[in-house]
Amino acid sequence: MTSAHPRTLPARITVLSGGVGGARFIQGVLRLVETTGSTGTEVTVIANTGDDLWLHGLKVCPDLDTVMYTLGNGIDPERGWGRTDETWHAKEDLAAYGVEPTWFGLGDRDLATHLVRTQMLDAGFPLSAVTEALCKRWSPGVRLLPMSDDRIETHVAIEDPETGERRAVHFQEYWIRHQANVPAFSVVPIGAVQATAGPGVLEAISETDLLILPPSNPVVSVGTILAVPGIRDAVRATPAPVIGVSGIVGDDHVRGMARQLLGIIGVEVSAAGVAEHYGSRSSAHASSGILDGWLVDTVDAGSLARIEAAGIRASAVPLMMTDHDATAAMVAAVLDLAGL
Ligand code: FO1
Repeated sequence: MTSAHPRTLPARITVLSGGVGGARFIQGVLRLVETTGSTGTEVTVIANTGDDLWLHGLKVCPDLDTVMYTLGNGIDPERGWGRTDETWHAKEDLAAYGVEPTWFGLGDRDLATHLVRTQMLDAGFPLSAVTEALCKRWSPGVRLLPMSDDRIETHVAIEDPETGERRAVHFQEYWIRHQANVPAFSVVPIGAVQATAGPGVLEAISETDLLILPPSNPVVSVGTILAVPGIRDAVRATPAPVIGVSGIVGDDHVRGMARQLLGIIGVEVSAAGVAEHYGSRSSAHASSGILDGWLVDTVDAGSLARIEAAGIRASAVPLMMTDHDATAAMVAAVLDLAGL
């Protein structure tokens, strides 16, 4: 059972999301909508586009696609990204031609998404319109908004393992080619400063009843969304409660590479460390903080007092998204913390 007592969810819920972790969390939001019969609830997802890259002349949007495929039941559940029943013939033949990069997992079915998206971008449609069009096929059950229609790409300054020299690589090269296993010195969302928030994004933050930061990567997913001009201010100003869910359990990430990325920016790899990094929204505690509440796993219950001392309400519940009902129970705990 997902919630101890019957409840109706608020009419509008907005989630700032990266890829795999965020998408899994949103599945729990939709499950709770379903099990509580909250038919009037609308979920809006503001997705990170800093993972995006141009590959073989095609625009690839990993986090938008991961949310769209996951909620549209097209995702490969083991990988957590890319399509079910995928084949890799185009990738293999590109490699046979010696075309780089060969390290990126470009699937044949996934390729269709990139071809449609690139054709629409070339025809002058903004990324938000392209995403809306692609979602017509997938029916994700949420409104999926790119954080911006402008090009933003996260780059990481690394020490090249072969040459020892320092250079900037695209986040995907850092994550996929180097498995986040090389010395890294900074993470920069290239283009964020000049970008504007995408259509509907600021409204989805200021006009919602609940804003959730799921257990997405606090640096390259949620952090990149917050780097888009106006978004952090909108989060600080929204009348809705802002509740986050820790992706760090014990002293490590559950999945992905949050430990490595938090290390690069010098944030303690702990549930409390990330909460303090996001900061309290109450001006008495932090000047640019964004959180009202923070959910930690039961193993981190010892850090509740520290988080509360930072001006952030906190509670400890099981945070393993083992299935949709487990995740829905986490969402119910978010609502409890929000007082909804
Ligand atoms: N993640 C990997 O670890 N290896 C890959 O080859 C890979 C390919 C890929 C292709 C399309 C796509 O939408 C996502 C893909 N991802 C891959 C995940 C991607 O790196 C995401 O940016 C991360 O999951 C972080 O959100």
